[in-house]
Amino acid sequence: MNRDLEKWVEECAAQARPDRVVWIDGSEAEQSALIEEAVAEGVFARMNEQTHPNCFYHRSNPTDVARTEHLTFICAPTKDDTGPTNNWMSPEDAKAKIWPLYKDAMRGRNMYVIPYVMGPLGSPISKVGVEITDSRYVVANMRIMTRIGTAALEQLGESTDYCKGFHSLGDLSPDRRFIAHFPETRTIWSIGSGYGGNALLGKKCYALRIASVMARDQGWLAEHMLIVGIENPKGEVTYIAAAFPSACGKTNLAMLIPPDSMPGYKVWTVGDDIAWMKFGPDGRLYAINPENGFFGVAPGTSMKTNRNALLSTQKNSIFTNVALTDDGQPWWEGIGYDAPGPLTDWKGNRWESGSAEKAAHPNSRFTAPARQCPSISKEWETPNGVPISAIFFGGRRARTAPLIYESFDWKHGVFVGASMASETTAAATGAVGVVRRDPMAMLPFCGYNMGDYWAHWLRMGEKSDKVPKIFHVNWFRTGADGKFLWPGFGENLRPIVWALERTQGKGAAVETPIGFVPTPEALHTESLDVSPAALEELLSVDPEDWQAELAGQAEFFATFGDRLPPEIQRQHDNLKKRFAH
Ligand code: GTP
Ligand code: SPV
Ligand code: MN
Repeated sequence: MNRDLEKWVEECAAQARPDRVVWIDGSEAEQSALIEEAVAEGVFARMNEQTHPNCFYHRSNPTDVARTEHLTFICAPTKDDTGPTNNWMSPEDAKAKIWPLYKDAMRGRNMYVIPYVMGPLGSPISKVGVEITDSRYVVANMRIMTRIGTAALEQLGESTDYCKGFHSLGDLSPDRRFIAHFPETRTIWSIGSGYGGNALLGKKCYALRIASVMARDQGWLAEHMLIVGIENPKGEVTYIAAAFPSACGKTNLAMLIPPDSMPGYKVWTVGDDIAWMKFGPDGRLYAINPENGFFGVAPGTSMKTNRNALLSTQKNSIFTNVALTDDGQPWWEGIGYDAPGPLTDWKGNRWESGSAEKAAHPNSRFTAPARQCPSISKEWETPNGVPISAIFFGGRRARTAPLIYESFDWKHGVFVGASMASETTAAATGAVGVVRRDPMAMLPFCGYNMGDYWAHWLRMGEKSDKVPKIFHVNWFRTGADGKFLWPGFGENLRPIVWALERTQGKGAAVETPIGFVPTPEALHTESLDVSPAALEELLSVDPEDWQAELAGQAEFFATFGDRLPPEIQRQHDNLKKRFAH
């Protein structure tokens, strides 16, 4: 037994006073019993055994269906350590304000202790965490999303090198909800929410917010990125990583199915949300997926847009806040077929086709084991990770950002990531569709001062002469009619292949002030259903739009004061100059 862990569990139990403390071993028997209890308490409903064997349905409290960024805190010693983009609370204030909320919070409930590993078991890059929770929904999700139980305890041994996550549903009131991170002690306190990113503490809280601080200190990267292998017709596989903000297309790109006009191409999924990346002895950047499953956005997922995701969810999966047919099947907007009859919507109300309300919450999600994905890479659990040849940043921009462009070099690429912006989505509470700066898609997930984070990215580029090339993409540009100009999904392989050609010194491009943009012909447009005019608009760099963009960047960068790396300022100034010429 690990004495440090035992002591911490005792301390939490003394505060929260659960009826029982249950150590999760990860066994099938334990899982079945837990599911039975969850069904009995109404947390889960069984789904259709024929179409969705061993799948469970969960409906959240309607006030608890997305990440709550305004209630998420970094509790570092000083405000400056967390920077202008994070909410800060001093560790002392957190102890005074949040710890008391755990008092007796688990009376009448079980306290589950979940040891888990982020990353392949035994990998030199993987890391142990322990989550304490009073939610059976959390246990069932953690079992899919991470490697839990005895294997994790064995990997930990007597070490004190693990992340402590203390989660309680509390009373689910947003007024008493906090997601607090203590990077110095690798501790997370989360209370008052049962929602994914707030409650599955291995994911955003550990693998990004805490891990980003560890990565800064230890010289690696913890990023909000998918990892995918692109196999060309010769059978060569090239790996890429891509950072898009929440609900901006990572899962979809990770599981892409090539268009018919690109025969011989195959896409192999390694990860869909988080990448931990380290330089290998050969100077290349290697990435692992610390997760074991997908917590994916349901709406918009259909056999046409993302067949691999749908097929991943047909057994052993959890569906949260989607709508349910009367025979226990999931349904959501954009699933690809009309509702087969009246449904029960995500709030538990009867719902009929044509209703003004959405049947599924826009941030409804599926939780599915990664190994069930038809496109899962045979390298997805390789202990040292896969070598990354190109990094993509991207966002949801109705205007301004072209379909794809290539940065001039690593430093410029870091600037492209640092200055990126995207329209907000339903993945977090608050307004949807508002453009905001979301550097490297890490705005809600960087556990320290974002200025220092950019400096860390710049330093990483000095460690090797084999750094990946950096690109920026935008699948979401719209035309005058407000419709997407680009068909997206499988068609996204066309610009990606252009990018891979660029890493080999091929692929035609024109130089613009923002970087290299492909010529339309270079985009593998065979059988592409996009008009030449639309393609031209997709690839255009409008100087007026970019003046507004420059102003937005300047305003944002100014909030960092002297923590803004001079190189980022220099890149911004150079961009401005290039537009002035
Ligand atoms: P998180 O799990 O929140 O981090 O999101 P994600 O980046 O994995 O986003 P995901 O792939 O789940 O996509 C979110 C939404 O965008 C879904 O509704 C998709 O159908 C839609 N989407 C993804 N790719 C495209 C695309 O190329 N074009 C368009 N128009 N929509 C897309
Ligand atoms: C995101 O919001 O980026 C997600 C879902 O991937 S959550 O786990 O809730 O953060
Ligand atoms: Mn995400």
